[in-house]
Amino acid sequence: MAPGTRVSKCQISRPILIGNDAKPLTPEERAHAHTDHTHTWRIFVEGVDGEDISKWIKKVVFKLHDTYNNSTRSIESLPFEVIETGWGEFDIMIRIFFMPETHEKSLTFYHRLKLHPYGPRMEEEKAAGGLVESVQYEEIVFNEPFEYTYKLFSENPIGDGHGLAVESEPDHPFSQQLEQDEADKMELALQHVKNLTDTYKQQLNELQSQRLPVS
Ligand code: SLL
Repeated sequence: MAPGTRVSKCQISRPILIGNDAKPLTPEERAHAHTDHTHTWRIFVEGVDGEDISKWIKKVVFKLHDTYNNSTRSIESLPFEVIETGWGEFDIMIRIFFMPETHEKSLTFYHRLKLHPYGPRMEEEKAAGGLVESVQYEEIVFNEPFEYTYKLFSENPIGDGHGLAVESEPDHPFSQQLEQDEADKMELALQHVKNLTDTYKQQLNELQSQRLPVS
């Protein structure tokens, strides 16, 4: 399929979470694990607020430390995660591939696998039995996305918006659409304010009519 045209002066951004959690193996687990492994951990790429990122992410490749067997792990469906055990912390290279129809290039991130309590939450994590969490918030940005990507994200909004931003350009079909969306939202907000004002006016009238005349 041809990539189609790019939507000029447009930017799409989507938040994702990249991180790991880890906890020490129990003596029982250690007995069954690889001799020198001390922790179990999970590295993941997730949507924010439970967003189904598999609508636009085709696969995530996690490149682990060379001490691991098959250190390149390709995950092609949800959850995009790798669960392992080990003894050491290291940098994991994470490559995110988008749906081929989008024709968007893959993106690479790095995450330092954390096994030991650290930083400001160290005491909290120690108290929680050494349960460690290290999560980074990333914003994936598509500059001048292909039309397919644009449609995909406008049809799958998250939170209070679709993360689309288009530079105002009156004859641009997408900016016209966005302007219309904005105008519709303003209209709704105005109506809401008008309704509230009417309710308060009515309440005020009722209160005033109940008030006894001052003698
Ligand atoms: C370190 N630079 O020295 C790091 C390397 C490697 C971690 C950490 C076990 C792999 C396996 C494992 O935890 N490797 O035995 O499969 O701290």
